[in-house]
Amino acid sequence: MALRQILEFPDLRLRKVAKPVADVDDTIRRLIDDMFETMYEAQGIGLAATQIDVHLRVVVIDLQNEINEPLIMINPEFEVLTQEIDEMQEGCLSVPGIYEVVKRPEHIRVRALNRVGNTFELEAYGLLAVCIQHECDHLNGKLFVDHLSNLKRSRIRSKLTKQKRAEAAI
Ligand code: GNR
Ligand code: NI
Repeated sequence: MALRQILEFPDLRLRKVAKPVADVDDTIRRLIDDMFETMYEAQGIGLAATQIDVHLRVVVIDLQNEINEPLIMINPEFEVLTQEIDEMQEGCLSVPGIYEVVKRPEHIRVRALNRVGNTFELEAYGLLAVCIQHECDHLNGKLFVDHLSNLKRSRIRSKLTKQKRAEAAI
């Protein structure tokens, strides 16, 4: 297993649209192992392959509570099952140190392939529903900051760019 570097906003590679996985083989399973290792090391609850510069539709999630076990989703697709909208404060390993409230549908059904390539379905509410939508956004080149106003997003961009410059100067 290997730790991978997590891309950070405003890196344009986060804007690539990921391709569907054609074949769930050992290469994909190794990718998944690396994604879990990278996610746990960074103390995140989810990670999309896009964030480690692999543009395939692979997501890992571990809410790290007693209810939900670690989840692998290959080629995930979700449908919205309600008109109810949840507001939750989100963060992202690719937008470090920034936490903002995002509105999303609160109840979804997701269909995906598991680690051996079998299809499964899952209904999700609450944080799990938020996390799945957040990760599916990544696969489509979208970030949670895209749900905010242009003003907020540009402030976040300059804050992170300045931080990067300061780190590089040390
Ligand atoms: O670690 C994460 N926490 C989180 C909190 C609220 C909503 C979404 C998330 S996902 C994020 C990890 C990440 O960046 N996944 O892409
Ligand atoms: Ni994220």
